[in-house]
Amino acid sequence: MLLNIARNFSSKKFFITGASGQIGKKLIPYLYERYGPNCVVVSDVNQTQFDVESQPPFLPLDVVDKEGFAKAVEASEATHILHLAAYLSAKAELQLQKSIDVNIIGVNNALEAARIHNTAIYVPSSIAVFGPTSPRVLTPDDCVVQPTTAYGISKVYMEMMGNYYHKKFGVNFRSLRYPGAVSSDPPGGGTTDYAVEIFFELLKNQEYQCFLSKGTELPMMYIDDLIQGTCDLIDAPEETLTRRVYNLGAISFTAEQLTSCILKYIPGTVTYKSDHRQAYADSWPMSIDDSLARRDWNWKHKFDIDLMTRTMIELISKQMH
Ligand code: AKB
Repeated sequence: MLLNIARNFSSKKFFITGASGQIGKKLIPYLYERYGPNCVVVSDVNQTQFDVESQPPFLPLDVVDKEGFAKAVEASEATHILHLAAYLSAKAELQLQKSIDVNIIGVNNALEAARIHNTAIYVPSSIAVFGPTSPRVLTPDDCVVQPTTAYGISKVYMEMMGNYYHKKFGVNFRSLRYPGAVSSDPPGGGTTDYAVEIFFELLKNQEYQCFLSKGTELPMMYIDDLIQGTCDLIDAPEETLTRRVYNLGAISFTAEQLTSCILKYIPGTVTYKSDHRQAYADSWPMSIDDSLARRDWNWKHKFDIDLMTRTMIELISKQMH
């Protein structure tokens, strides 16, 4: 990812959990670009390859292992924990107990490791914290949060515990509520995954059956924006922040609007057949009010739906050849 950023070779060093997921894959090369060499130690339950010149140091870690977590953070000499490990919405419903372990116990262990080893900690949150009783259009940062998915509940828990650790122990906890992330690395187990699958399937087979209805509108974001926003929040001077958790918005589109945009550039047919994921999508916002992030630390997105679509087609076509 080539971004026009002010280089910030600093003393930051990141210990990343769940590093081989959709976010980690793109975040790691970006961290090297932004913070310089030796800035990353990665972990995951399974070792993986990253798209960087030399592979970052790897420590195997199952985030439910409290002692292992604390030891790994100590060994990494990190200044920041980026706790990315999580079961996303659809997978969490299918593997409920395992998701509670990873999404709740894992968060407890991450916050404890940050407290004990005096590191900052960033944990992604999600639009899934909102539920059917939250406003669905331009959903504000502060409103009723009564999510109906196990994943959403675990993210509300994470936000509240993060705030608690900040207040009680002074832990530098920060978090962003991500919309659906669109990237050329396949996600796993989310409801917004359709917006990635559609590109792979249309480019490979010229057809795609979407598991959400065509009118389903959700907040979405191209991965480069998401990663830039994440690092901008991590780097934001403490005095600019008025809260620990921010909404992060960019674009919103329906499945049908995405289809029309893609079909301007490549041929194919898309049909729609809702499955169990429709209910999760219907409980989430259609658009997000992120004015506080824009005001406090100057958040700006760059990718509109058209630029995102052209970029995705180009990247996935390259991968396929
Ligand atoms: C999911 O679909 O579960 C995630 C999310 C909205 O956090 N992409």
